[in-house]
Amino acid sequence: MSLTAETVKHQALAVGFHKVGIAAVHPDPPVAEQADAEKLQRWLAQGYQANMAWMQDPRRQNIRQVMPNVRSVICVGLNYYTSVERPEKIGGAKISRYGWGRDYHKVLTRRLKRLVTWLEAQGEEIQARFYVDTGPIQEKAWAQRAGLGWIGKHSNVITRDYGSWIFLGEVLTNLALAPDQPHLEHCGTCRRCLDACPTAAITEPFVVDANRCIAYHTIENRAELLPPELAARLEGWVAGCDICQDVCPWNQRFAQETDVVDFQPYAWNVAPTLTELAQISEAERDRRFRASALRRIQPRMLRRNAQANLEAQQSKSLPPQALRPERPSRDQEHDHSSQGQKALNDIANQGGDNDGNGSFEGNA
Ligand code: B12
Ligand code: SF4
Ligand code: SF4
Repeated sequence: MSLTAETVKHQALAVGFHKVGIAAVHPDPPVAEQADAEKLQRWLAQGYQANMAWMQDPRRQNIRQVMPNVRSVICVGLNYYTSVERPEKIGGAKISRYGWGRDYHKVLTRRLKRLVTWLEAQGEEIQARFYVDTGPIQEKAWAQRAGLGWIGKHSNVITRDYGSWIFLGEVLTNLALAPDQPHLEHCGTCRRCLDACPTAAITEPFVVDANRCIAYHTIENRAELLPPELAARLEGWVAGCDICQDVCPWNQRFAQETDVVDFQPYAWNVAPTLTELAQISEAERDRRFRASALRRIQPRMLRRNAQANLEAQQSKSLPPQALRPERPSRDQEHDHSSQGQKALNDIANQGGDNDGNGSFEGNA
């Protein structure tokens, strides 16, 4: 096996990825990997996975159970940022950037297949398999270990080249390749994402409670109705939420237009109205969201999300941007007896109702 890490990385860039790095997998998990598994265990013990029961798959805590002879993880990133801006308009429905263009699973899969086909052609003994949100892998932790970027306090991986607007994928292989250095964390004393989250879903730096997260409820929660306290704070979001990434100074500084044509938004996805989405039919959803990651959101969920926003706006008779609750002071934020915190604790206790897992593990 004379293939070098440099050759593999060169090929990953040649098939169209923007970032690539390699992490070694040792026979026994080293301390840093064990620590990440423990963080995941703590997250699960707190019930932060809400109804995403598939997050409990024990293989997620040890990559050797996914592929017993894995020696390296080749981590890749694909920039999906476009310079299109979401218009702030009353009655507008907000769709997060990850869902604007072609389904990222499809876009990354095509590139990952090419990389794996090439890799396996380099030697009969070489084995490889790929994932993009499709297996029980701690994708962000491996990406940080492979040097792609760091996990920010909003819990997404931030790169110095593209901010956090990248999708992650990985190739697991039995090839022992020279690893990269893990990326250092660069959030410093910043707390913008924690302060901006309208539902206090980032319970502490680096930890997101899905029970409180708008992205979870709009994409994954399949219950007939959204928890009322969450519904009151949707701020126009109907599919995912970009608030914690929009406010991040690294995104404001390093976001760059992607060269992936597939990620250019389908025109209708950037600024639909709540009223049209509140009554969207199955046929119309199929027509408008063809080849979109948003197909995970059933038409009835889209209608529910839009309707919840309309009701929240009507009950306040205020434009959506005026609905953000007043920010508590730093001290109050940690005072769990405060009114806002109590309301949000209620959301957390209520949880969501997700009755299943589609063909992908998660969609975001
Ligand atoms: C479950 C899931 C969700 C859930 C839960 C989110 C979450 N933060 O865990 C929900 C539905 C809410 C969600 C939302 C989104 N998601 Co999502 N999601 C996933 C999924 C399937 C698993 C993530 C996971 O393992 N969570 C469990 C927690 C414990 O893991 P973790 O956050 O990695 O934990 C690490 C750190 O946070 C830290 N940590 C944890 N606890 C503690 C405690 C302390 C004290 C410290 C210091 C550190 C620390 O260490 C842990 C291990 O390194 C991944 C795909 C995958 N297979 O990995 C995509 C993924 C993370 N999602 C993605 C995206 C794009 C999103 C959204 C931006 C979509 C949107 N616009 O709405 C939002 C972002 C919301 C947010 N702020 O996190 C991308 C992120 C790409 C990137 N640049 O990082 C991924 C990687 C999919 C992909 N293949 O590209 N998602
Ligand atoms: S995605 Fe939205 S709701 Fe979830 S943590 Fe980020 S800002 Fe909060
Ligand atoms: S907003 Fe600040 S704290 Fe949050 S991820 Fe970005 S740099 Fe880190």
